[in-house]
This record gives sequence, structure tokens and C-alpha cells, in this order.
Amino acid sequence: MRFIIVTTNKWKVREFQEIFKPYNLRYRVEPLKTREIQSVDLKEVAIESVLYAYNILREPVMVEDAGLFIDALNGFPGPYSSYVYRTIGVKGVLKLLENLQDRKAKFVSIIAFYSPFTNLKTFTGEVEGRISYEARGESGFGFDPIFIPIDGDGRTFAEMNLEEKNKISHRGRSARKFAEWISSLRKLPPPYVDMSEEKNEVF
Ligand code: ITT
Repeated sequence: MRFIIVTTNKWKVREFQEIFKPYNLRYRVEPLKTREIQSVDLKEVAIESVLYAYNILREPVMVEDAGLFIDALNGFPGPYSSYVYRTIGVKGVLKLLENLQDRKAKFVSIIAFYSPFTNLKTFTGEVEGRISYEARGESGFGFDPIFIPIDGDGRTFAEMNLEEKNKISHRGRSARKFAEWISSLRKLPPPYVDMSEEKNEVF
């Protein structure tokens, strides 16, 4: 099934392209700015965004919403990660954690997919780690320079190349689950296709 990835983040697109390579998926990217509701629940934000995008594009559509959750800050910035990155940035987060020993954090990625024939589906990926004491590395985006994954070798995400990050990242995990699922739809028998066309007309 062809689908549209809706995101304004070019680096995310590069990560998805790399992750999806082995699956031969058919998709295009649309840099549509979805309306992001204020919610403490990433999944709610992703669901709202995917339905908003579908209402405009009227084709099978996928969005991803991700956030950085820092233990010592009770999960902040979480769903507000984009705003926090734009305002206080990496330096501001390091400042908030100054002199703190507990630097545990995780990235969470929620992919939401909607098409009238499959309805709504979500896929979650997480990676645990810690916040470094200083920013390191040039690769990636957002909080990559200060995030050290627990199952890595001590480097931040920004010190890894795309493939290395994808192997263990929150997005790598949610996106592979999504890719497996959407690939499995191809194996459904022909009536599935007929049904979807009928439903499509009703919609
Ligand atoms: P969309 O158009 O896809 O929404 P976005 O950049 O706003 O792009 P998110 O809302 O999913 O993406 O992510 C919120 C913020 O969380 C993002 O701006 C980054 O600062 C941070 N973030 C998310 N995933 C990250 C990653 O893999 N590495 C570093 N920072 C990340």
C-alpha cells in the first residue's frame, strides 16, 4: 500500500529512508505542518496529527511523534520536546541538569498510521540512556548531542552515523515494527484490495 510520511523534519526523513530500505515500501514525503495538540500523552498527539493529516491529504498517511523524557525532571520535556529544543535548546537542558547525578532519560517514538481500509494503528519504540555532561558530536538532530544510549558504547547519538543510530534508536524500533506490519498487508488475498476500494468510495 502506498502511503505518505508527513513530517517537516528532514533528518527524520533520512532516518526513515534508511530504515525502510530493506522493505521496498512505496511512500512519499509531505512536509505538512500538522496541528499538534497540547497533551501529556505522545500517543494522543500522534493520533490527532495523523487524523488531521488524513483529512487534508485523503491518502494512507503516517506521522511520527517523538520526545525525550528525563527521569530527574519527571519526564520533562516529553511531549514538549520540540518547544523546549526551539527555546532553551541543548544548552538549556544541560543547565537544568547541572550538578545532578541522576541523568537517566529515554527517547520515545510513536508512529501513527491511518487509512480507511486499515483504520488507525500505532507503533511504539523506546531507547533508554542518559544525558551527557556536555554536547558531543555533529551528526543527527535535536537532542542527539547529549543522549548516550544504554546499549551503545558510550558515544552520544550525534557521534554515531545514521545506521548505528537507527539500529538502537526509538525511531528505528517503532519504524521497523511499522514496516513489518505494512509489508504483511501485501500478503493478504485479493478480496482485501476489492474491499478497500469499496470503502474508499464510501469515505
Ligand atoms: P515533525 O514535523 O515530524 O513533528 P519534529 O522535529 O517536530 O518534526 P517531533 O515532534 O517528533 O519532531 O520531535 C520533537 C523534538 O524531540 C524534536 O524537535 C527533537 O528536538 C526531539 N527529538 C525527537 N526525536 C529525536 C531524535 O531521534 N534525536 C534527537 N532529538 C529528537
